[in-house]
Amino acid sequence: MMTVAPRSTSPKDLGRSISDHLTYSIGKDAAHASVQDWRMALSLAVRDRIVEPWFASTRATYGGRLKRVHYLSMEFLIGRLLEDSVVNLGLDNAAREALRGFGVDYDEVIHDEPEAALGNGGLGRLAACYMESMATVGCPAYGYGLRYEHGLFRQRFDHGRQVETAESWLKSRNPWEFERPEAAYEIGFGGWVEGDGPKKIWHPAESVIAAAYDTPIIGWRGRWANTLRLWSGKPVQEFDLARFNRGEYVGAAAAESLARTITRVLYPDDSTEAGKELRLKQEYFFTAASVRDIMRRFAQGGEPVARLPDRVAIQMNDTHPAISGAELVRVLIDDFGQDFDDAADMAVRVLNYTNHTLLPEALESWSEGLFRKVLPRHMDLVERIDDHHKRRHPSRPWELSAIHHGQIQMGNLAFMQSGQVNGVSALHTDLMKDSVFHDLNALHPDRIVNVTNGVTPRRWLYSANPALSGLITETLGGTGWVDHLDQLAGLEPHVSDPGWLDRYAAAKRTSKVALSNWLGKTMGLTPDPDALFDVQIKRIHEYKRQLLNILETIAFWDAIRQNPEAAWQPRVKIFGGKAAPGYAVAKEIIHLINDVAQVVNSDPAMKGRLMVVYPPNYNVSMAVRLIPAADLSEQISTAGKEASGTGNMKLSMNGALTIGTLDGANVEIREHVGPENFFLFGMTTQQVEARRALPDHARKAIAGSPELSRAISLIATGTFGGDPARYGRLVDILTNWDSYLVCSDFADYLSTQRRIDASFGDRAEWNRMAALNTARMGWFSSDRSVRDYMERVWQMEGSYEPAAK
Ligand code: DL6
Repeated sequence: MMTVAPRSTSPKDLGRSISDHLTYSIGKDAAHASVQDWRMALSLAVRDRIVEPWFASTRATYGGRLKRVHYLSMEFLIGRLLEDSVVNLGLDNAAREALRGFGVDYDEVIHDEPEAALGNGGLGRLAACYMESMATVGCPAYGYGLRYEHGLFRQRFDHGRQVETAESWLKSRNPWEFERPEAAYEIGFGGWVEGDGPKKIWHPAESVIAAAYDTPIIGWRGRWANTLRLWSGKPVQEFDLARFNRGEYVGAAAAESLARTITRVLYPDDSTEAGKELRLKQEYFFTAASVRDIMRRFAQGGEPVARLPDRVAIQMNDTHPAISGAELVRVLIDDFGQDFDDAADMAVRVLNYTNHTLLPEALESWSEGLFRKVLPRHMDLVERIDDHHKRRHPSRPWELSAIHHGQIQMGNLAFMQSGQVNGVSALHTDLMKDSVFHDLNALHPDRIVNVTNGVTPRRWLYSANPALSGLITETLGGTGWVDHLDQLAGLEPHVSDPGWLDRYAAAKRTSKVALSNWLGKTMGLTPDPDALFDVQIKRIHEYKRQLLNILETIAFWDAIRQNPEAAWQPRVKIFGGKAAPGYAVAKEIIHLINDVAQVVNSDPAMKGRLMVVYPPNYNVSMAVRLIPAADLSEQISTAGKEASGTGNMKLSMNGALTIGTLDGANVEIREHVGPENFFLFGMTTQQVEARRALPDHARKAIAGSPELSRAISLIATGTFGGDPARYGRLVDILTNWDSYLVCSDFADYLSTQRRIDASFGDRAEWNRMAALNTARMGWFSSDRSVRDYMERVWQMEGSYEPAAK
């Protein structure tokens, strides 16, 4: 692989670039520059240093006719890019020093960057980690997604209730992106289809231009860079002057309004028909533009279409981009002259699909009526693809149809059109085979493979946790571990050295002090850094069971109140996470946590014993603050519900011990760190199924646990918030339904928490267990996941190791 000498990385040269950009790109002089001006200048100076490796990577891909991955995802939760780029180019010290020379604080500049929150949670953050890892391991790739004007909403609490407001990350200029006016495609919707033969003519009723914006993503040590191409909606016609002149002011701007709506917000509320239609249009918009872009690039190579699978792999990140299958077939027929069967067979050799959830309510389906209305040509193609699959597999049972009871099952469609289908943890992949894809797996026994998720150690350990990464680098004699995370195993011999372990504990304390100071500044709550920091950070969802955690918090508070002078292990319960705006129960859980926090934190008997903290607007940057400071990681979903989790990996890598169920990647984390260094509790997937079938399982569990029964009655009598009716629905769900088995797992959870108190009391032993977590988590690097994809899914193993620098 070719590499190119990057532009100078000395503080002096970097300082000159910053100053030039401040003057000539931003138009400010140093005396009057704001933090934002300095951030823009630094970002542009850093971007300059990405461009050469970016061009070199593209040249190497074309020159070597390398196969390229195209990662299609509705979400890329990249967060802030400046620090990642600085770190990966090895410019951290130079940037600090250069800015210091101007009297500017580097950390302030880094924190000024708005978050690119182009995702909701795990799926989108995973896509961002994979983009960084693909660049690090030198895997030629394009990421394709949507350039939402408003990413994930900003959360604030009003009297404990979640309130959402729009987040405008593009308010100030985005220094990372390059607009590509030459890469634009007209994407149609609705209308009618003409022609009886395989080649049909689609006359869309309306259309929008997909305009490309490219962000280079640089890998570790700047050896390789890939492109994240995000599509933005632009009107086909800026403004209809004739209509305006006729007095039709709204109509004159109709095309512009549709175009802006398409990429205005991430995941519009789909509880209304209008919302659903917009969502379907978004999905088609970005996949159609991406497929056309991929095929245009392939056509430029002048190779016969038979070579397509040697050059192109398309990864569908969940089913949101699943229409790309029909679109690819359409392009192969219309533009490459293939007949339908050849096109459908070819698509399977190019497409792959990752499933991220087994929750029935999250499995996508579209009504045939809506689909036909928005995408008439593709409806016809989906029917033919389904029929083609049936013809290839005559034994196929009828329920396996992609179209079922008037609904298009996007999971089935994606499966039929994919060469490989993967789950995201070993357990999840097994469950996929046993449940949603049981019959399709029987027809295609080699199609489902597992690729356990991973996280990028550059962001989640190296830059998030400078205290710990400094110790690791010193102990291992260099930074080789940053892109060979299995080298963390080299820490293991040091774990028995009390002096080293003290340093490990000191690094954790540094992060806890920093978090405590930040919480003091932002929330007026300054937890004691010597207390146990117990962290649950993730989307708020019934299956993730924040309710179990807060019930245990109530029970703990109640126990302390009854016997304040007993030897309690001080604990700080930290929650972070947003609820979907339309998810009423999740929003009630947020309200309850805040009400409990209010009562606990104002109770003088809790001083030095228990604190509950819920900083609003949990996002990637907040995760970077919380994760290094955690002692305990709450991974307590109902077994069988969490596909993998990735927060569990970040926390364990940073030396938090896990309290967790046998769910998702917890199972593999426990195997790697050792069962003795993991606090397991709760029912298994099979036990959950059996328990759920028992009548009155919740009431029986409540009757069997005095602590649970009392916690629920404290809620029901208005102890938290003052109004007994406020949590009537939550109490009803817990006692009468409890689909997520909170009550049945409560007693085991509570006693495991008390076991944890005892363990934390023996600090030397706790630190040893924490250090073993760090030492044994190397396998969970997203570099390993990407290599697994290259080998098992994209068939591109071999010659991709980036050259050493
Ligand atoms: O695979 C990434 C991430 C998993 O770690 C989580 O366990 C899973 O809940 C999440 N799934 C989604 C929902 N996807 N859909 N549709 O975000 O994916």
